[in-house]
Amino acid sequence: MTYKNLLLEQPEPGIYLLTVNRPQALNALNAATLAELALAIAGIAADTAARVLLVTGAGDKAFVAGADISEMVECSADQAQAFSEKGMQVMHALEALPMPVIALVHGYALGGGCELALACDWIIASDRAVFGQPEVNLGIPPGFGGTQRLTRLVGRARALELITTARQVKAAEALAIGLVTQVVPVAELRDAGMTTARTIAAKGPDAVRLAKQAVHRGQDMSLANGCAYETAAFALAFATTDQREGMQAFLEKRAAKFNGH
Ligand code: DAK
Repeated sequence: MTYKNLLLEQPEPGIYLLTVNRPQALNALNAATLAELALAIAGIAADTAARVLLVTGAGDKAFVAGADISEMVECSADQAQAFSEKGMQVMHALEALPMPVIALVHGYALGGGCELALACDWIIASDRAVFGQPEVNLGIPPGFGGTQRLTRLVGRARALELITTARQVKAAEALAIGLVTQVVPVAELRDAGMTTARTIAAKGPDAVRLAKQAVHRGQDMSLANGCAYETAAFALAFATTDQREGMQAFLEKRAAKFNGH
């Protein structure tokens, strides 16, 4: 499938690279791009051989500079509701993918762009990355999950400070507040993403999937319920041949050959 506003590649087996490709508008998310993102994410979700998804933006300036302001300027409240719902669905679908999803942010990740990165499981940033929720500058609050996901990641006080002032955060601060997990020179960003993706792709796929599920589901549960969920996930892994293979390989002092079953 070819897209107008996206590039979807598989640089190596099991590793997808999804690039938002509207560099002339700093990869701003218009309705057409959101629709394509929904399709691409559904396709990746259906690929049982997919192990990791990397998400990035085209060009050297921006990951994604937000929702497309030129499309929103004349929106009625009803249209805004529909646009927000579409964006929310895309963010939920991305977050719900069974494999780890990593945002590679080399430049601006603002508004809906910051929210897209936040819907990924974690963010690797370049030293030129800039994050922010500047919506209040435009007279609107965040609309693609920023009030929720940023708060869960950096805490209520920090999220409210960033959202209500629209202050931009550079890579070093983003690392210090836990918004990103790693900062690398811009020329090394893709390699850093691929290195992490390869590491994950070599692990037991069911174990990775079950771990992701338990972390995500557990966030909305009490500790006791989250631990009960983890127990069930742990037990499920013992119904796979990969569990036998992983443990047998350890005992035989060889590398495991996982087959995803
Ligand atoms: N939308 C549309 N076009 C954009 C854009 C955006 N968000 N950001 C940049 N562009 C376009 C610029 O208009 C310009 O186009 P031309 O003039 O060349 O045609 C081109 O990209 C290059 O941008 P600049 O010339 O401005 O580049 P600079 O290097 O000077 O500045 C910048 C880069 C990132 C600082 C600047 O472009 C900027 O401030 N951009 C806007 C950032 C922003 O405010 N982002 C948040 C957007 S609001 C909702 C759900 C969700 C949302 C809203 C509502 N519902 C409830 C309905 C989400 C909202 C947002 O994300």
